Amino acid sequence: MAKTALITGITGQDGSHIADLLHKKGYEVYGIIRGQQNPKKMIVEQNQPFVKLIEADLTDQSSLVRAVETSKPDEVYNLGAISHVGYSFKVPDLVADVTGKGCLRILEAIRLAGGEKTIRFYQASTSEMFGGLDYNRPGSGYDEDALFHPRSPYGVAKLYAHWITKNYRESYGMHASCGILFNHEGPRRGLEFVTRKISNAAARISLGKQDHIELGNLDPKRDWGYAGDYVEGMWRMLQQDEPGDYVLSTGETHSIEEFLAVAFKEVGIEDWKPYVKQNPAFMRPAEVDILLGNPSKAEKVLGWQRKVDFSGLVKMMVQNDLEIEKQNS
Ligand code: NDP
Ligand code: GDR
Repeated sequence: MAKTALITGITGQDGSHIADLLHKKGYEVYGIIRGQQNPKKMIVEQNQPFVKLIEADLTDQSSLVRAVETSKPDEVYNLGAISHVGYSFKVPDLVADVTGKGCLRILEAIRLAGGEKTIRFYQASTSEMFGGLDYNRPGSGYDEDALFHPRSPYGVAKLYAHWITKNYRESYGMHASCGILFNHEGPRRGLEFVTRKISNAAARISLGKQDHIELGNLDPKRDWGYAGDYVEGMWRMLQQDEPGDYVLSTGETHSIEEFLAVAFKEVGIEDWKPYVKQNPAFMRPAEVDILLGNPSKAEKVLGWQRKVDFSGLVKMMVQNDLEIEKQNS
């Protein structure tokens, strides 16, 4: 019989990718939509008409219970969060509530709806829990056993969500898994994140629609993969007999300057420096300098493998933005 999934964060990058993946696999797909007039609702309705939307909010316990009762899911993917690290310094209390306690509420909703023994649960944990500091950074990259040291209200909230998921697994025997995902990007990435901001600016600059881009710190390095590859890993985690925690990453790290170089080259600009201005407004009170993940466990146990490499990812994003910007001119 066809399975059913309930997704929080359906309007986000990962929500849209996993909805496509599950639909292709024959799932009935439900998604939580928040707000009395969410402008992204129309986008989901247009692009993914197979998704059944349920009005609920990660800060509202009873709405989540109703969402679980209505959808009767086999699998729940908790992708909803305030996910921008820089923004989390501006609204730390809200981030604790949505990104942290939101996870507790959906776990409780599963229990209150009587699904703790039957519903499989995925929590969107993050490499931001590691912090990228000298003392806790293994040369081979962070794995599932590495020490945590979050550096933002977002990272701290995600660490709570990570541990409450493990706690519910241990306390109630729930099939609850955490994917510790390193940065993953793509054409569906929000414009507020550095990769899409750069790919969009490179496209616009090459078309004469913009003359420069303002960025914060250019030194940080990230382990950047393609979102389409990563949702496959999420799904595989929930197909295992036993729940567990898995790192998904590429095992490579690249600086923002490298990202700029590949993106601008893709539009025919050899030297990106004249087009980039630094603006302290985009800097954070504490930075994560370098992230590198070790995906060995996921490769071995899940048979997961990322397909898109760094330059393939950057080029895919720039080409997508070129197409959009040409259509909009
Ligand atoms: P996005 O920022 O693109 O999407 C976040 C989603 O959360 C949106 O659908 C948003 O809905 C929803 N949301 C926000 N607040 C609430 C709320 N109060 N109630 C219900 N839903 C809410 O994130 P991504 O798709 O990139 O990431 C998915 C998840 O994975 C997030 O939890 C993120 O923190 C985590 N993650 C992401 C990584 C990445 O590199 N992309 C890496 C590791 C973890 P709305 O449209 O209404 O705002
Ligand atoms: P990150 O992604 O913080 O890693 O979190 P983001 O793209 O926001 O920042 C990456 C790095 O770029 C630096 N930076 C800028 N960032 C933004 N957004 N805008 C700028 O103008 C800019 N200039 C420099 C940042 O300081 C940072 O070092 C993402 C999110 O998807 C999280 O939800 C997820 O958990 C992690 O990835 C893994």
